[in-house]
Amino acid sequence: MASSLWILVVIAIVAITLPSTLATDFTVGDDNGWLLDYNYQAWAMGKDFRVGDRLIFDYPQGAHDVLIVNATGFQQCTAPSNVVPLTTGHDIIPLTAPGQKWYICSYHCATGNMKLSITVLPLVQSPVASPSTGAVPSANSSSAASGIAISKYYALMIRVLGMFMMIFMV
Ligand SMILES: *[C@@H]1O[C@H](CO)[C@@H](O)[C@H](O)[C@H]1NC(C)=O
Ligand SMILES: *[C@@H]1O[C@H](CO)[C@@H](O)[C@H](O)[C@H]1NC(C)=O
Ligand SMILES: [Cu+2]
Repeated sequence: MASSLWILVVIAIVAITLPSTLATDFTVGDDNGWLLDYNYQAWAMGKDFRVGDRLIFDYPQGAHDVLIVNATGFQQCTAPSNVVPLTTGHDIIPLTAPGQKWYICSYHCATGNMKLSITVLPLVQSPVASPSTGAVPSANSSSAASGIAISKYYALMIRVLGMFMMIFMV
């Protein structure tokens, strides 16, 4: 049963390495970082923000900050007094839930256009329902039954498993 041992080893390696390779870290503004008079909406446009990804705000500590606000706060450049600003200069914000998200600098939201709004997309749907996960074996599986939301990680795991099944069942 050497071959099944190999399969287990490969699956273990894949399971260990995949989570870190699939979640994306987005440095806001890329190399420019979080600064005055940059078009963050243009930066965000076309990017695929997913649950599990992270936003990283880089700036000289003390020069700016990051506040997580709601739509009203974004439009009016205000934040409720209980919002704790992020101030490290390398603020990492995990995207934990889908939906619209808003971030502002409390100093320069209005005067320096330091505001970012993104849409975080939900977890990938079940692999059979998702057009982005091509080569899944066609037989119905329990995970494909009802469009259960599963992460990119599990979607890829299922693809990898499917590939192995096809290879070893020939
Ligand atoms: C949104 O933020 C504003 C302050 O910026 C606050 O007054 C309002 O209650 C918030 N709305 C919700 C739905 O939390
Ligand atoms: C597969 O699932 C679809 C609905 O999800 C169902 O209509 C179809 O009959 C199923 N096929 C098999 C072989 O179970
Ligand atoms: Cu600022």
